[in-house]
Amino acid sequence: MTTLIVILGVALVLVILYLIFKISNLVSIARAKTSVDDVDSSNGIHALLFIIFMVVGFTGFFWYSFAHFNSYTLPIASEHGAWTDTLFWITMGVTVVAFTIISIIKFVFIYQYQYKEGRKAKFYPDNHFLELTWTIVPALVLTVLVFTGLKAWNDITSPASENAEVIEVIGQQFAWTVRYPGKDNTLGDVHYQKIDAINEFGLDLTDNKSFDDFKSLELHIPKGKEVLLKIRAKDVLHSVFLPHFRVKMDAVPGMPTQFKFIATKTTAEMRDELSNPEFNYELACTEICGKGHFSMKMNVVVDTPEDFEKWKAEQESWLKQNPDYLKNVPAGLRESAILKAGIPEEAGVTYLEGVKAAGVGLN
Ligand SMILES: [Cu+2]
Repeated sequence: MTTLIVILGVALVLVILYLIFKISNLVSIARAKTSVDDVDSSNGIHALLFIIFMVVGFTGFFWYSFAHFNSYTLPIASEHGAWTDTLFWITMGVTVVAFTIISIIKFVFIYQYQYKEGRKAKFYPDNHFLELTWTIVPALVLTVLVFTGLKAWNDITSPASENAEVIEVIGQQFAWTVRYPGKDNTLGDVHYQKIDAINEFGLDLTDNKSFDDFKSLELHIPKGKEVLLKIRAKDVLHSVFLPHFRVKMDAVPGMPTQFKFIATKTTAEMRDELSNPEFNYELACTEICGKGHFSMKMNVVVDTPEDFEKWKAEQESWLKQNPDYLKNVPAGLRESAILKAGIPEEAGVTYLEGVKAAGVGLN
């Protein structure tokens, strides 16, 4: 009952408001309140406001772009980055010039051709020269931009060279994991059905290339050597972003992607260049992937090739860290798994015997 009264009350208020609006409209029409002079003066004000908007807008745009240039452009630390930046600035130059000219014409025309009593618009149906010019010139410019962009895209996504350093980057809510191929320089097979709380890569341990793969909590890359990032996602869309290397590639569930590049400055060199001993490269996620998106970043270290090899040699294989998973290795491959994973032979044999004695898991 109360609800019904409230609904009726609200409906009544709405009807009263509508009637008041209707009456005031009728009154203003009856008094002929809106004269041609009123239109004239407000037109002039609006036209002037357009010009003010244009001047304030352009001043803000150009001032910010130049005054804060260094805060939104990062130093380049990759070979293709210089080319990507050149393309970016050419595109920016072309679009800013076009944007400025078009905006000025639009705002000035609004001011210039505001309503004036007695003035009639000229009938100007078409001009072939103008139509052809503003169709052909942008078409040519866009074609050049698209094809140079396409060439850059093909360069970064084409197959990597034989001796490239292959690193897998995996996105999941809300962290990155990185897998290195180990001493054999070949990543082992993975399968999503093998993923569990510990086997987060989904390593397929029937593939002998997977035995020496190792996980890292930092992305280490060598300076001056081609790096091929193989990218995948385990849940939703993520995006690998290495801003200093001008690397950005989506991580898509079910559709592996890749990006190859060559780093040109080690972390130490970049620290010197920026006079900032605290500086670190970072890998960030640039796809809004959920509520923890902000926390998806990883430290990136660019080493000299020697330091990189040294670091790799110090890493323990995933299988060595999780010897329980030896039971998933086919019997015939277990010995080579123990060797390749760097599990001390005695420990491996002892482990296998222990499992055998317990009569579980081994196949
Ligand atoms: Cu993400």
